[in-house]
Amino acid sequence: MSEKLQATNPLAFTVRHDRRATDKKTVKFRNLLQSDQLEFICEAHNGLSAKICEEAGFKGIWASGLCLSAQFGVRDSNEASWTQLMEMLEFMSDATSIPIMLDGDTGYGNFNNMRRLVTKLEQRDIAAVCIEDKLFPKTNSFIHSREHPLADIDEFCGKIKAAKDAQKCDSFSVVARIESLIAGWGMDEALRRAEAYHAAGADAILIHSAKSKADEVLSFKKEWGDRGPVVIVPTKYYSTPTDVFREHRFSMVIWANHILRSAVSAMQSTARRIQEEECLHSIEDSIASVGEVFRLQGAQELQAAEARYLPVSAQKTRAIVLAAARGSDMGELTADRPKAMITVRNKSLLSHIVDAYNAAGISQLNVVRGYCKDAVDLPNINLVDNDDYADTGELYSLHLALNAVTGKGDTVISYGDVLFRKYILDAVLEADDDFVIAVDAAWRETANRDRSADYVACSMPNTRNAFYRSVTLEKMDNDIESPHIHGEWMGILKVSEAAYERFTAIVREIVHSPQAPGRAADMPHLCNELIRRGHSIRVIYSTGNWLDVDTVEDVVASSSFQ
Ligand code: SPV
Ligand code: MG
Repeated sequence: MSEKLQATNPLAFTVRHDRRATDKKTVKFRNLLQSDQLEFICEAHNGLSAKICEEAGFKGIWASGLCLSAQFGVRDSNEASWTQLMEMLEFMSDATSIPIMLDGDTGYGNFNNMRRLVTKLEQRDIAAVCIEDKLFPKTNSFIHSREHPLADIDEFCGKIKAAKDAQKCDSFSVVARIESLIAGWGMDEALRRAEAYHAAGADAILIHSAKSKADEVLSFKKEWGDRGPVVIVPTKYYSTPTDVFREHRFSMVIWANHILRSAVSAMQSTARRIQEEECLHSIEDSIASVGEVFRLQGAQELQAAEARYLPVSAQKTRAIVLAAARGSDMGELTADRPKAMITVRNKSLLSHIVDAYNAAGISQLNVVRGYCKDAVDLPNINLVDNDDYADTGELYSLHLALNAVTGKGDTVISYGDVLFRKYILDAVLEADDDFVIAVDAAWRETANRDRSADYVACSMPNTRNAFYRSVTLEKMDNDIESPHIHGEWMGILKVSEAAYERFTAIVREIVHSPQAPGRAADMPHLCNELIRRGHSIRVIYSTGNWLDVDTVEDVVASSSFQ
């Protein structure tokens, strides 16, 4: 795994590895606490907001209890369990390279719970925890609940000591938050607690105030001096100029809830507008593009990784599925849907085909629909419409699809009513000839001359020798005399990237030709035409394990096709 891949892949995944000591998040956070200039960290509440904070330039993140609770839709009263918070923290940590301090409320229990919390935080690469001297379950400091009961000083000091003893990494930080000013116990009590928590081993003190002026925290800092780093949360006294905090030599400012609050306003306004206007015109340009979301998710890194790790054939190959026909032999089964959408074993034929392609690593699927086209509604496929399906043949559908295919690579063409096992596809993909078809050499087992089948005559039959030689197609036709039939085409044709342009031109020429069959041409006509023009079509023999679903009996048979 290269450093570059990691660096560009913040949200999608993280590879844990030994970092140089100075790169460690714990060290980075401790340095912020001890820096001789005022530092700032910002609230985030999930992987995406954490990444946004890092991109904005913040050197650290406050995993706010209020905001984590709010994004879960619950109150900041320990309603979300600490393991639920831990899950979210892991996403936040994986998404970022800057340190995160968890707002750990009261430590979710006693000294023992505190120890376990620290262990679990370190395992997730969280750099620090802040605990407050209140009682579980806590109440948010800005809620005028009847009272904010404070923890016993000694009990809280025990918790701090337990946390410091539990940490495995020397630079993990424990910040002790004093709620005396919130609870109305006054400055002396706040200072007494600060002294005790400092002595118990806290790496910094967070002094909290709900006043709209900074007076309380400023006088605390004057009294406390520089005995240890002091952190503040100016949510209520936001009108105080930041330079005042600098002049008072505070260590760190936490912007505690502003990312969540801005998201709330934006979501409320967008939801209201879409609901009222029943259309997206007025909001589309004022919200983040889907591309921006992909960028934040690290989509590009995944593409680079695919190029690096996926087998070449799978990553580049595209598929075209011809599924425009009704399939009239199916009677009522196709009254309101094309054949490709009839249900077999709980899902449509087309779903089975999509799954087979996906299993072979092919994700670009271009499906041509025509008859009852609205019934073709699978996710993650590109739809190509042949609105002239009633008057045109397979080749015309293929022609439309070839115009719609994107990117470069090999192209596999198959039918929307042909089921096949993945290994047949794999064998076709493995052959590196320009044109490759799959042929069933066990054609006699299903032969029925009343049924239309694409029989083939090849350069040699499916003997042991054929395994060592490159067998090629000589003719494809329903009317080949039995002694000359070597197999039945399974409806799969692969065209190499190199032959794609030539192939597209030939298809275009045939469907635009004024001579029959023109727009009515089918796939066998194309194969014979390729041969006539001197192209060689490689044959991959197989036996069985595919099914052309043409009749109701075939549907019954396909139910046992596993
Ligand atoms: C939080 O962000 O959850 C805090 C800070 O604890 S405050 O809401 O100001 O108490
Ligand atoms: Mg909180």
